[in-house]
Amino acid sequence: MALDKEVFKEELKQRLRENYAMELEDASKQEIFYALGALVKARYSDAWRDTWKYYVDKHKKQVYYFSIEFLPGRMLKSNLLNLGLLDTAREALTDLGIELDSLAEVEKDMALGNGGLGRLASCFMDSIASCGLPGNGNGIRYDYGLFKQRFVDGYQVELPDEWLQSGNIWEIRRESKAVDVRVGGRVYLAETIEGKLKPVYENERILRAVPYDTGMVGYENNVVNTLRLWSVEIPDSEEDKYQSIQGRRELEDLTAVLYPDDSNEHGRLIRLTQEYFFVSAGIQSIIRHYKKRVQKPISNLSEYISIHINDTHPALCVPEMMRILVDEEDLSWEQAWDITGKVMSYTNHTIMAEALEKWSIDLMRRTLPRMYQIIEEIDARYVQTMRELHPHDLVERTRIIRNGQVHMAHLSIIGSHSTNGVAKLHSDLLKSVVLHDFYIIYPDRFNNKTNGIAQRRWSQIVNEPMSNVLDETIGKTWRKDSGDLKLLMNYQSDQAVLEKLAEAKKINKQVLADYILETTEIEVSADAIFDVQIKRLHAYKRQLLNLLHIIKLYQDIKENPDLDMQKRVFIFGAKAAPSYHYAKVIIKCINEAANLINNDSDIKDRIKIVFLPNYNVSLAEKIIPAADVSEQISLASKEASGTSNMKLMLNGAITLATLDGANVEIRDAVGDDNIYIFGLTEKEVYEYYENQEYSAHQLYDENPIIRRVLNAFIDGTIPNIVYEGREIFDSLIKYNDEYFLLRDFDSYVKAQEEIDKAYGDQIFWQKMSLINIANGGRFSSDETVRRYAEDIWKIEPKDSFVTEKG
Ligand code: GL2
Repeated sequence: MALDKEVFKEELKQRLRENYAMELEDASKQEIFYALGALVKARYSDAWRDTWKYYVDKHKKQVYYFSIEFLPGRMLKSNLLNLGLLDTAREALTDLGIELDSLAEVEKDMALGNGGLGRLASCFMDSIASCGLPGNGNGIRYDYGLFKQRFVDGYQVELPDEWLQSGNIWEIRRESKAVDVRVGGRVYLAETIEGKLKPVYENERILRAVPYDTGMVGYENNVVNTLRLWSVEIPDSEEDKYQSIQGRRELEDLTAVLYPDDSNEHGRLIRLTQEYFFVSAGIQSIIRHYKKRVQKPISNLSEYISIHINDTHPALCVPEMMRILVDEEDLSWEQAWDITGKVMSYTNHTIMAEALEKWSIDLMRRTLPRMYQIIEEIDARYVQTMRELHPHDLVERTRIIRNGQVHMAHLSIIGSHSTNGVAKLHSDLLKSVVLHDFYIIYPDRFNNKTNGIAQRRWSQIVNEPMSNVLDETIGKTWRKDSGDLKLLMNYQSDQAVLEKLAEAKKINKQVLADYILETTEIEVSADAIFDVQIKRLHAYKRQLLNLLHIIKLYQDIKENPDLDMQKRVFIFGAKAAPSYHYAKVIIKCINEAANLINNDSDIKDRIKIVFLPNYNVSLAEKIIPAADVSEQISLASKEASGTSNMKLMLNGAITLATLDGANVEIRDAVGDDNIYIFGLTEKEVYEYYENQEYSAHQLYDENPIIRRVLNAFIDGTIPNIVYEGREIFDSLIKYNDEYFLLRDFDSYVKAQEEIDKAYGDQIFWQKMSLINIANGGRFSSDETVRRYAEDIWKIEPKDSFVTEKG
C-alpha cells in the first residue's frame, strides 16, 4: 500500500484536474479536500472488493451490527492512518504548501448519533476491521445529523446539521441493492392452496430502502468492511400515490432526522417506522446475500450470520427475521424461532427506565401490523412455555406485551441467545436488579463486555505531541498494540520522561486555549488546571454538581480574596436533547455563571468557565488531549459505562469519579493512588432507595456551605436566571434531589481540594498522568470486539487473508 510522496502529489493534482478541471494553485480548500478524499478512497477500493469477495468465497461467518446511531466523526485522517498514508500525505501536502490538519477541518463530522452509544458503534466498526474480523454495520443515513448547538443569551439553540450539503466523499450509493419495506395498512392471514396460513397485505405503504455503503478501513491489514446506511425513497410503483408535495415530504422525512422528538404522537410514529425501516431493509439484504452468494440452506443461517441488536432500537430484528423465515422461506415457527435465537444477540446500554423502549400496542399494530402479529405470537408462546417452569408473576413480569405496551428489551432478550452489559458494574446490576427476572429465567444468556475505544484515533490521531514522546520512550509497537503502553510504567520515576509528557500536554493545552479564545473570546492560561466534563447534558451525569462546586469556589474567593489555589479552567461540552427542559436550564445556568465569574476582577483568573458550543467528535478530539482532570461524576449505578473516561485517561488526564460504570475498572487499572474517587457507592444509592431516608432539605438546613451555594441560584448572585435558578433550587430542595448531588457534595469538594494540592506538585501529578496513559491500553475496543467475536458472534479473524495480502 506504500505510496511515494511524489506519486501522491501527482495523483492529487491529477484528481483535481479530472474532478474540477483545475490546477492546484487555483483550487479551494474544499476542492482539494474532495480530491484528496477521492484519492484515498481509490487506494482502498480494491481491498474493499477483495475483502467482500474473500468473505463470500471462504463462506466466512459475518456479524451485522445493527445500530440506529453511528458517530464516526471525520474520517480523512483515520483512513489515512489505517492505510499507512498519514505521514506521506502530511509531507506531500506540506511540500505543496498545504497543512493537512487545516484541510481535514473541511470535512463535516458524520454525526449520525447522539453520544456514547453511537460513538461506541463507530469505535467497533474501526476495531472490527482492524482486527480483520468479518463484520458490517447497518443503520440509517439521516439527511441531517445531530443538531448544531449555538448559545444565544446563554440558552441552547438548535440548528440543522446539513452534513450532506457538499456531498459525502466516502459513501457509495448502491441502487441495485435497494429493497422494499412494507408499513401500515392491514394484514390478515389467509389459507393457501397447500393449506398454509399466509399473510395478506391491504393498503400498505411501500418504502424503497436504498443503501449507501462506506468502507470501514482496517489498520494496515488490507481489510475493508462495510457500513451500510439506508435512505428512504419512493418506489416507481408507488409514484402515483405520492403526487402531493406534502405526501412526498412526509415519506422522505422518515430518514431525514436522527431521533425526532418523541414527545408527541407524530414523532413516535416516525421513530417506530425508522426502526422497522432499517431493520427490515438490513435483514432482507442479508438474506438476499445469503441465498445468492453463500448458497447454503436457509436452515444453516446461524452458521454464517450473526446479527447484533445494539440497544433496543433494532429489537424488531427478532420479529422481522421470523417474518422472513416463516412467511417467505416457509420454515415452521419452531425452526424459525430456533434459528432466530441463534442469530441474534443484544447489548443493553442503560438502566435508565426512560431509555428502555416501550411502544403502545395500538401504535405498533397500526404502524407495523405484521410485526405486531408476530410479536403477539412470540409472547403467547413464551408465556405458554414459561408457565410450566416458573411462577406466574415472574412470567407475567417478563412477557413482551404487558399493560398495553410492547417491551422492546424483553423482546430482545427473549429472541436472542446473549444479553450483555457494557461494564462490569453495569452487567452486575442488570443481573441483580434491572433484568433480574430474566436472569432467573435465562442465567446463561447474561454476560459482560466492557466498552472500549478506538485507541488509534484517540491517541495517535488526536495527540501527536504525546505520541511522539511515547515513540521516543517505549518504541512504536504501542501504535499497533496498545497493550504495549504498559511499557511506560518503567518510566514512572524518570524525570526526563515526565517532563517531556508535561511539555506535550502543555502544547495541547495551548492549542485548546487558542481555540477557546477564537471561538468564545475567553482568555485562559495553559498553566491552569484544565478540568473537563464532556458528555451529553443529563441530570444523572450531574454537570450541576460540577457547577455547585464552582460556585462554592467563587464564593470562597469572594470571601477571601487572597485564597491560594491553583488556577482552574472548567471546560464543559454538552448538548441537551431539544425537548429536555431541565437539561437546558442547567446549560443556561452554567453559561450565566460563566459570564459572572469570568468577568469578575476579584477572581483574578483563578477560575474560568468555558462552555464550548456544539460538542461533537471533532471537538472532543481537540479537548481530550488538553485535559488534566476528567470529570466522571454521575450518580453511582446510573452511567452504564462511559467512554470519554477511557479517552481522557489515555491522554493522561486524572479521573475524578464516582464508582460508576467503567470508572470502577479504571480505578482497578490505575490503582487508588492515581484516581480521585468520591461519593456514594451504588449499594448506598440502592439503600437510600429502599429506606427512603434521604432528605436534601435537611442537608440544606444543616450545611451552611450547601445553603450558600444553593441560595446563589435564587438570590440574584448569578444574574439572569430568575426562573432557571428557581427551577434548579426546587429540583434539589422541593423535589428532594433525585440524583443525590447534595449528599455527594462534601466528598466531591474534598476530592477537588486534593486535586488542587496534587497539581501543585508537578512531578507527583505527572507520575499519576503517566500511570494513566500506561494503563489506558486495556480499554481498547480491539480487545472488546475480540471478546464479542469469540464469546457471542462466533466469528473468526482473517489471519490467513492478512498474511496472504499484507
Ligand atoms: C450509553 C450509556 O449511557 C453510556 O454509559 C455508555 O458508555 C454508552 C455505550 O455503551 O451507551 N447508552 C445510551 O443510550 N447512550 C450512551 O451513551 N446514549
